[in-house]
Amino acid sequence: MPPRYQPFREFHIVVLGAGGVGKSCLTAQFVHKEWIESYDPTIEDSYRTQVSIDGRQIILEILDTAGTDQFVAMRDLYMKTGQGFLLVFSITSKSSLDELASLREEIIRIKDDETVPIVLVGNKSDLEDQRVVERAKAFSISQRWEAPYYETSARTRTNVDEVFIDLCRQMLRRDDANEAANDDEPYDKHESTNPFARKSRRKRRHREHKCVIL
Ligand SMILES: Nc1nc2c(ncn2[C@@H]2O[C@H](COP(=O)(O)OP(=O)(O)OP(=O)(O)O)[C@@H](O)[C@H]2O)c(=O)[nH]1
Ligand SMILES: [Mg+2]
Repeated sequence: MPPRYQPFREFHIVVLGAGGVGKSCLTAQFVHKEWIESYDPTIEDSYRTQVSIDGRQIILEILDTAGTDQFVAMRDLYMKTGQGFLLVFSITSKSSLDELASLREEIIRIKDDETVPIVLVGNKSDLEDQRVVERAKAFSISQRWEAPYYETSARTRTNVDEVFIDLCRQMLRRDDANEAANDDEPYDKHESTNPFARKSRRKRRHREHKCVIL
């Protein structure tokens, strides 16, 4: 049998937030389903994984960033490359939530786009007795940002898949919308009146889709 080729999407996710909020633990739980008890501050790690969402195959490149003292130039670069962002704080630290506002503004400035896919994540929900960020407060911020809010626990693996899947769905919707918009745009003034030219343009674009052997 010939090898099966399937069209797939590749998305870049960036995990951002203050040091120690659980970015690496969330990523490790999502990618490897493993819990890391020890704290080893990240410099920068990236993971490649494949998921199937609503029947569509997606390759995810996940960048787990350093919480503190990052080079601004490095941040600019991955904000440009990123297509979806997990903004993570810990429900046990008010300042970790406060830090996210400026990160979000930076993302919007660098991408020059207010509708970039974002999920606000309140991690360490298993530490309810140490909670200092009210759920309602985080939720109202997320509403202002027009981003969904999830409370997660990397320790108990609560809502870990859900945040990544939500972000993927946002990125897929956006991709589909862009594609539909491109379909409506005439390639040039001759194409708009020449159905054969329109057909050939579609073919060209489809060829640009990458294929992998899955
Ligand atoms: N109780 C609890 N502890 C957590 C949770 N997530 C992470 N931790 C702990 O918090 C500490 C920091 O977790 P990391 O995932 O390394 O934090 P980080 O955000 O990647 O930190 P930096 O790499 O320094 O930016 C570790 O000791 C984890 O075990 C959680 O959901 N619940
Ligand atoms: Mg880390």
